[in-house]
Amino acid sequence: MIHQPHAPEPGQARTTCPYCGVGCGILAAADGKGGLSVKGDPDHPANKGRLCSKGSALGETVGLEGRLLAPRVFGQEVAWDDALGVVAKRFSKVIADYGPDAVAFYVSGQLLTEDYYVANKLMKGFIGSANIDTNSRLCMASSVAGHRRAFGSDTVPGLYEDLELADLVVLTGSNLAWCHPVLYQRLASAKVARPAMKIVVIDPRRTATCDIADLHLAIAPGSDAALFNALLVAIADTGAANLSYMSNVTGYPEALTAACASDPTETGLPAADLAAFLRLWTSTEKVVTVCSQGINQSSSGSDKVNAIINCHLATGCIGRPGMGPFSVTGQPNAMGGREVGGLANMLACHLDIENQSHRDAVQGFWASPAMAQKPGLKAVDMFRAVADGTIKAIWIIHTNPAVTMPDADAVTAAIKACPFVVVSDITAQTDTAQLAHVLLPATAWGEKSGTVTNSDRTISRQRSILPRPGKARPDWWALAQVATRMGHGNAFAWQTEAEIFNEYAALSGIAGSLGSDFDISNLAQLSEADYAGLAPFTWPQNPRKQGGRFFATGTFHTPDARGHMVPITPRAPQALTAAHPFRLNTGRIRDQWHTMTRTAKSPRLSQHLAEPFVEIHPSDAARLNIQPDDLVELSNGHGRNILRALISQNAAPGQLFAPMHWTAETASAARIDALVPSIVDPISGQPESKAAAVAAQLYPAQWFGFAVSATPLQPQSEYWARARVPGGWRMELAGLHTPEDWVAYARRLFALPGAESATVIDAKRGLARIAFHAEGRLLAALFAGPSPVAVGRDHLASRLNQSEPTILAGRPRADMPDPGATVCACLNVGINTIRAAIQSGRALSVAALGEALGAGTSCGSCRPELAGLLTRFKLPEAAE
Ligand SMILES: Nc1nc2c(c(=O)[nH]1)N[C@H]1C(S)=C(S)[C@@H](COP(=O)(O)OP(=O)(O)OC[C@H]3O[C@@H](n4cnc5c(=O)[nH]c(N)nc54)[C@H](O)[C@@H]3O)O[C@H]1N2
Ligand SMILES: Nc1nc2c(c(=O)[nH]1)N[C@H]1C(S)=C(S)[C@@H](COP(=O)(O)OP(=O)(O)OC[C@H]3O[C@@H](n4cnc5c(=O)[nH]c(N)nc54)[C@H](O)[C@@H]3O)O[C@H]1N2
Ligand code: SF4
Ligand SMILES: [Mo]
Repeated sequence: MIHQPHAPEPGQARTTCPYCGVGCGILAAADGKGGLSVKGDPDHPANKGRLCSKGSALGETVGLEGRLLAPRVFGQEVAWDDALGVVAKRFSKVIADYGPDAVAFYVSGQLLTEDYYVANKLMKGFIGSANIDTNSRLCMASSVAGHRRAFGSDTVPGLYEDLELADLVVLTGSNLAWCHPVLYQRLASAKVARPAMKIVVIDPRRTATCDIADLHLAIAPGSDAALFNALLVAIADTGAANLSYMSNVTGYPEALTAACASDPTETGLPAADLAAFLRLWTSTEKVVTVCSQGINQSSSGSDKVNAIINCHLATGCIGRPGMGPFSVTGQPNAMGGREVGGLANMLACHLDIENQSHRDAVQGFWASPAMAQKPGLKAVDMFRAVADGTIKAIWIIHTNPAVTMPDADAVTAAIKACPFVVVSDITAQTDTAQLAHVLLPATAWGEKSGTVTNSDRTISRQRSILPRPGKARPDWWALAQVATRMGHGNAFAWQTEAEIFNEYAALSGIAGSLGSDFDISNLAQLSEADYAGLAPFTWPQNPRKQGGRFFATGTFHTPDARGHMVPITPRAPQALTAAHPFRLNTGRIRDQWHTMTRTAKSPRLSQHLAEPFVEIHPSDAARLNIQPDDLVELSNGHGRNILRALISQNAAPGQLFAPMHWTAETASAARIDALVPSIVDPISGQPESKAAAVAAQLYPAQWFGFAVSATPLQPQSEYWARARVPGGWRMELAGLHTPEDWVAYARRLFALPGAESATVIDAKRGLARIAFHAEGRLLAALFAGPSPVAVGRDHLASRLNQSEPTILAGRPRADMPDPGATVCACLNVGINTIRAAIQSGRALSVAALGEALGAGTSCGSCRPELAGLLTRFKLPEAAE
């Protein structure tokens, strides 16, 4: 048994971060006021005490504001028993009338393994359909397909420490600095300790990750396969191929022929950069190639993955310290979901749904009455089947598809039209939850208990620290209760998460005997106490193998036990057209998590980038007559967005980048997936989320505004975007028609019909400044004008609820300098403070900024930005 090395202090619990796939260990303690204090667990192998900005702010996001605390059926709060009865009855009726394929579950890589196992067992073993798919289809499906083609199993061969041990780390389609910040910090520290280590970033745009790169290859969108094909040719040409390793690999001649036929100029890279990359890679043995969504979310995602793996198979640089392809998972349990078989085309424990003996083994173990016989519908097809009425009942758990699925307006319409929609969430305020007939309240992180698997196959416990609020219950419990009411009580009778885990671990032993790599049967007999004290461990864990890497010896899980190279012919993404000439790339920002239902509760996290934006190259902005801070309208046949222009050299000409985080809850028109067509990779079914063709133009706003308010605002304009600030909300506004009566407008905006107001209105210039007070304290303020409003936003927000007679000046008083937009979220250090420290010469390095201001000294997520600000604000030598 794997026990924790030493117990946490009294009142403190060990748990795991609910955000990214790094899977950091956390020490959390209830603060007695409903919140939590958190710090990194020094004993967790993933983070060794570190946390990023999102992890450190977890304590601010566990409050009960906005939580769904009771089941609702058709908008009415009901008892659990009633809600569960309705769900079981409706699902059973649809199955009886139309067959098992008329129902579906759409679940999430953020579910705990125990939840996931139960959902998969119910759908595939007892309902008898494989119509369970997961948001991992939008995330990891291409990696799963690529690994299975190459290795015969969905096995990530390496470990995190390989990034530290490598002499060359290639990051392709990964903004590690913002999306896997602690892993990035481990890599950055390793490079500081060993400067000879080289880092190459392959990404069409310049990201924060590029700050530690020796080489940034801004490749043409979608051209990774052409690049790695060029690498395979270079491996052959330079004699870097490892022929003895390849005696256990098939497909090399075919892969090489295909690679020779592909055109490296498709990458658009300068010949010298391309040559430098090929030289570096072919002359280094310890190479790790990290890939993420720039690879997976592509209409050729599976081929890109195999183009990368081909190179590692050809050199045998795989499964040994400091070597290997490394697909990093995004969600906290994306890997666990792959293990339990959460995808419609998998079974459980890496068994194959299309293999009769695998199906029989699982059916025997589950004693299941109705085993699914074929793969189910993948996410995009699943929502198409909802749209065309083939699927008549769907249960959506722990995901927000109305925002995050491609063609999101069509998906929203499909869910709206579906006869029966169940949503399990922690809040009713999501775009998807608003469409539910039945809403089931789930316990959230901090309240629930189970296991997750991170990117390097380390399984760790999430533990409950806070009490279950209201009637919230764990997702597995709701699933098991519905299963029971559908007549399957015996197979779903667990009382605890430990019982589910034991069953799952036992099944993995059977899978292991059928040749599966995922075998953790050493853990199939845990007592409740063992499970409670379970320390992080890396799978597999069985009598034959405990933890470690895979494939160093060249034995694989394919039928012939050999590694398979796949011949790759690169395919470009959807063509741009004259009407839709821009390539729209989408992804993440540092301090928000997906649709922001949790991170947006933290004012600290909301300050980094408080508004949806589109990154656009200066030459494109100039051509479209877009000035800094103007609004831009993006459109295509699928949908439309209005976003703030962020004019930046980071974007390549002709390419745009916009974040995926904003929803109908947080902005008027910024659900970026409304613009993403549902084009998928033919093998994995994963959508191409990063290469939509769009038109861009200046949004012809007649007026712009900025507002802060202690109470929620009531949007009144064509454009708005809101975010939390300490003590209230902030909102950006713009409209096509300037209000005639600004005071009346502001009263509606703030829902303050009678409050005392102070106004400065210059009707001729179209300027309005309006503040509302109660008992001398600032309740709300609106600044508006015909051009984007230049007012100190953080300063204004900081005056809410304060006695503030001079607020309409819009500028801070001399004794209260405006710190500016937050750069360091942990220590709350603003850009103006940093600029002043740099320009005064007080701090001329990241370390000096840390000493002078504390910036970057806690989680370190902002260090790449501090480095950027140093370059931007350092005075030129001559001026000194
Ligand atoms: N802060 C934060 N962190 C997160 C998340 C979050 O919401 N917020 N979500 C988590 C999840 S679920 C995931 S899946 C991960 C995702 O982590 P990442 O994959 O690192 O994040 P993305 O921003 O989606 O995309 C990565 C990069 O791919 C680039 N890219 C686009 N097209 C191409 C291409 O054709 N080739 C190459 N080589 N690159 C391309 C984009 O410019 C972008 O910088 O992040 C996880 N971590
Ligand atoms: N354009 C574009 N689209 C993308 C991407 C992209 O890069 N670009 N990335 C894709 C990727 S990689 C991913 S992973 C997806 C993510 O997309 P989603 O999974 O749809 O986004 P989340 O906001 O994480 O949704 C999680 C939901 O679960 C709820 N929740 C939180 N805790 C619990 C709980 O304990 N139980 C239950 N039942 N619910 C809970 C939250 O309130 C929230 O509503 O988006 C995909 N979509
Ligand atoms: S890197 Fe940050 S978001 Fe990811 S697991 Fe660690 S603390 Fe959580
Ligand atoms: Mo993801």
